[in-house]
Amino acid sequence: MKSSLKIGFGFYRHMLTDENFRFARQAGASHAVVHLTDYTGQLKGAPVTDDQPIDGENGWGSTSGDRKIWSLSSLSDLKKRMASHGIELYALENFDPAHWYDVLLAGPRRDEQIEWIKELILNMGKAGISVMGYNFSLAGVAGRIHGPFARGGAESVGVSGVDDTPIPEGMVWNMAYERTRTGEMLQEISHEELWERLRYFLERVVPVAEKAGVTMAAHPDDPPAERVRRQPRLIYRDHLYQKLFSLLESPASRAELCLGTVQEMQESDVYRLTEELVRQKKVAYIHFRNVVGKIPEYHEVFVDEGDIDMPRIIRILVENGYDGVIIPDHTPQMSCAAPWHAGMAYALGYMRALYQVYG
Ligand SMILES: [Mn+2]
Repeated sequence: MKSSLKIGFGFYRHMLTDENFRFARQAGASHAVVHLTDYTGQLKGAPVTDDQPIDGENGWGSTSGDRKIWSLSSLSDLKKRMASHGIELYALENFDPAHWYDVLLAGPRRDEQIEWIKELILNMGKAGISVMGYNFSLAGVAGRIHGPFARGGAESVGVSGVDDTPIPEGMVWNMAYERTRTGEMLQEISHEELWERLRYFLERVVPVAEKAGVTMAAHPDDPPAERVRRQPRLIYRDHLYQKLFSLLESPASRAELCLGTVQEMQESDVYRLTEELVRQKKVAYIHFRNVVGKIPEYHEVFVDEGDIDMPRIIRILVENGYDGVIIPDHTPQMSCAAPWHAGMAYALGYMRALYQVYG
């Protein structure tokens, strides 16, 4: 019997073109995860790159919090446009920091921003988008470096030491959300305080997600250090997913399981965690990527050359009846005229082959 696991593609905001949807289908993807936040400022004229962002002086840059693309009509149109190319729009990944900064910071606009998120989740349900991926973090994906870390000197990202610089006010999740800056730094908070802020959020949003038929899926903290930029992390060790699920028990609260991030954690066992979460039906979708090393020194590599035994992961998924989506997350950039496309096609080919052998 063939496994009902699905293979998908992830798209950044500036990549939402018909050509790229055809490309993904040609590479063998049937599903997609979409980022609607313009992390790299390309829609505002920043230099074109398809690579994942790393930090500049202002993190990944600023976000205006444009809401139009998050509206029901826009989501429905995107869903239909992708479907016309044979791609199911399965999940949105990450809120725009401009839309939920006070949820993360427990600021004065928290409840107002939660209301907007509830409306978004209801609209996703109406548009038929199954999953909302999120990462409840103040520092976000901060402190990474670029380098020729993958096979053959392919450009990739990594971490060499944890970023300990304080976060300026007006910035959260590695993006600036306000033009006016006070010059003050964010106050350091405790892990307990951040867990409480997550609980506050989940208690209000998850019941709406249940009603809408949408799953909230938590990405682990990348890089998985206890603190990054002096602020606490939530899921930076592999046992901490259970803490998340015990905060609020619901089938609509699951994991966006990033294999690379779990492998980067100190003392982690990515096979044990994958099996445990799949058996609990707690995996909404999977970032299927590979890495060499652990926090505080690691780098991302091609899917078939890292520390994770990927065929073993596929066997675990199949044996435990996983029927969700796996996507490459990100890949090293290959030396050619289309570095992102080549990297993604390479990863998809490898995933498809594993599926044919073990699926
Ligand atoms: Mn990931």
